[in-house]
Amino acid sequence: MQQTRAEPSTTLTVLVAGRESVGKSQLVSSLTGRSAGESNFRGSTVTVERYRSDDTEFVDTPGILRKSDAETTRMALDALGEHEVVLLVVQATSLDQDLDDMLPLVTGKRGVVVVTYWDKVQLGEAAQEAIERLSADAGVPFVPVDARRLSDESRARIAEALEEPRTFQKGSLTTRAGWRIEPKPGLLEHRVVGPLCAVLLMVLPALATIYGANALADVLHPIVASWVDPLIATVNASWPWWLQLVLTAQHGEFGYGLLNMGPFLLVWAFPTVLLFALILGAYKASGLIERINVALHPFVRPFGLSGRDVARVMMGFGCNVPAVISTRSCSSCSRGSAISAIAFGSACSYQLPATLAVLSATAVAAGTSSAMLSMAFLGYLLVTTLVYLRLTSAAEARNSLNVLMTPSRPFMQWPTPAALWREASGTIRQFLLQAMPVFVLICVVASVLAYVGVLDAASGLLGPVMQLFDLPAQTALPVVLASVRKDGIFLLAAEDGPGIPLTAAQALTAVYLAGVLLPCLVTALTIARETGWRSTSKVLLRQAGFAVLFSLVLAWGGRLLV
Ligand SMILES: Nc1nc2c(ncn2[C@@H]2O[C@H](COP(=O)(O)OP(=O)(O)OP(=O)(O)O)[C@@H](O)[C@H]2O)c(=O)[nH]1
Ligand SMILES: [Mg+2]
Repeated sequence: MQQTRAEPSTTLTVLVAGRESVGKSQLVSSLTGRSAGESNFRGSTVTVERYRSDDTEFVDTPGILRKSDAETTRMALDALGEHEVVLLVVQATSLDQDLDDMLPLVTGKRGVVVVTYWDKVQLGEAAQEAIERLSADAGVPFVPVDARRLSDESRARIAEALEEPRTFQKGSLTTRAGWRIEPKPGLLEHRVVGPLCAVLLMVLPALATIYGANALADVLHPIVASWVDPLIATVNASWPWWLQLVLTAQHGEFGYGLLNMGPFLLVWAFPTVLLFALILGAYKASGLIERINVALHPFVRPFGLSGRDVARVMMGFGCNVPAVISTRSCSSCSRGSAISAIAFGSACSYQLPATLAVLSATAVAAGTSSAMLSMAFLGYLLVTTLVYLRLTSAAEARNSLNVLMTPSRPFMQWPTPAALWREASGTIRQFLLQAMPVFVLICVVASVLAYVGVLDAASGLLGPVMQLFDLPAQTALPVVLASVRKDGIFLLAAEDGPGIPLTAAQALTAVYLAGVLLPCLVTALTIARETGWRSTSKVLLRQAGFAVLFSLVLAWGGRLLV
C-alpha cells in the first residue's frame, strides 16, 4: 500500500473506486490490457487487486455501497484512506446519484472522474455540455467512456489527467446532469409472470445440465468402457498385486479401483461441470442472474436471504469455495444466512453429477425414472434448505424493512465469448488440477483401506448408525468420505450400476446424507478463514444436526412415497 511513497518518481499508484458494478474492473482491464472480471454480477470484485501497466499501477477495489456494512465496502474505504490519487468511476446512467454518494468520500484527494456506460446516454451535445459543467464545478476532469471499448482519445485524456492530478474540491455539486436512465423492464419485472420466470430460469441450468450431461454420457460411456474393460482384464491378469490393488481393487461387488471409478468421473462429472460453468457464466455475464435476484428478492426475504444471495447460492453449485468468498459483499446481517445456504443447499459440481449418477444407476436397477428421482432429490434439497434457513437465520436478516439488502436491476447485455471462455477455462483447470488429483487420492485410500480391512471394521462400527437411516453398512464410507470431498458420493455407484444394492428411497437418503451432513473440507476451511473457527464449528454442528433430522424424515417417509 505504500508504493506511492516508496517509488514516487517511477510508479504512479492510482486507486480505482466507485459504486458496485459501475465498470471499475472493466475499465482497469481496458486501460492495462490485463483481463479482469467480465461478469455483470454485482459485487464480483471481492478483494483489492493490483494491475500494472508501464509506469502506472491501478488498484482495483470492490464496489462501495453507501450505507452498507459489507466487508467489501469496508475494504474499499480502507484502501481509499491509504491512497492519494483516485480514479473515481461513476455510471453515466445514474450520474447525479453516483456523484452525490461518492464525492464526499474523495474530497481533498487528487484525480479524475471517469463516467462509464456513456454508450447508454444518447443526449448528444447537451450531454457533453453537462459533463463539462460538472467538471468545472467539481474542479477535476470528467472523461465519459464506454469502458468495454475504450477509445485511444479517452485513454489519452485519462493518462493526461493522471499526470498532474487536480484536487477534488467539493463533496457536493450545485450542478446536476439532470438525467437518470433505468434499464428497460422486461418479463422478469412483471408482477405475476416475473417470479415464475425467475424460478424457471433458476432451475433451467440444473435441468439443462442434467439432460445435456446425460445425453453426452450415453454417447461417451460405451466408448470409454470399450477402452477400460480390456485394460481392467489385462491388469487383473498380469500386473503386480499392488497395482491391481489401486487400479482394479474389488471389495465384494464393489470396485474401488481407479480404473473402476475414474472413467465414471470423466464421463459424468466432467461434462456436468463444464456445462454448468458455461450456463452460469452466461447468466452472470449477461446480467440475467441479477434480474432473477431482483424478481426473487421478496420471496427469499422470509428466509433471511436477499435476492442477491440467491446468485451466490447458485454460484455454489459450481464450487462452494468462491461462493463463500463472494459473501464478503453481503450485508453483514445476511452473510450468515448466505453462508449457511451455500454450505447446506449448494450441491457443488462434484456433488451434483455424483448424486445424479448414483440416482440414475439406482433408477435403472429399480425400474423407475431417473429424472423423477433427480427432481425429487433437488426438490427435497430446496425445501429442507429453506426450512433450515427459516429456523436458523437472524431476525434482522428477515426484516423486510432492512434496506441494506435491497438489490437493484442492472442493464442486460450479451455475454462476450471472452467472458464465457474465462468461466469455462477456469473450471476446466480447477477440475484437472484440483479435483482429479484428490479423486485419485480418494480412490487409492479407499482401496488400501479396503485391503487392510479398515473398511470392514468401520462399516461394522458405523453399520448400526446407518441402520438408523435404513441404509446398509457399506454406505458409511461414502458418507464419511463425502465430508472430505463431495465426489466421495461416487463410491455409492460402480461403473455400470449401483455399487451397493439400494432401493430408490435408500439411494435418495444416502446421497442426501452424504451431500448435506457436512460441507466438503475445503469449504469448511474457507468458512473458518472468512468467519473464524468458533462460529464455523457452530454452523457445522448445526448443519450436521439438521442434516441427520432431514435424512431420518427422508429415510422413513421416503419409503412410503417412492
Ligand atoms: N454498456 C456498458 N457496459 C459496461 C461498461 N463498463 C462496464 N460494463 C459492464 O458492466 C459489468 C460490470 O462491470 P465490472 O467492471 O465488473 O464492474 P465493477 O465496478 O468492477 O463491479 P464490482 O467489482 O462488482 O463492484 C460488466 O458486465 C461490464 O462488461 C460501459 O461503459 N458500458
Ligand atoms: Mg470489479
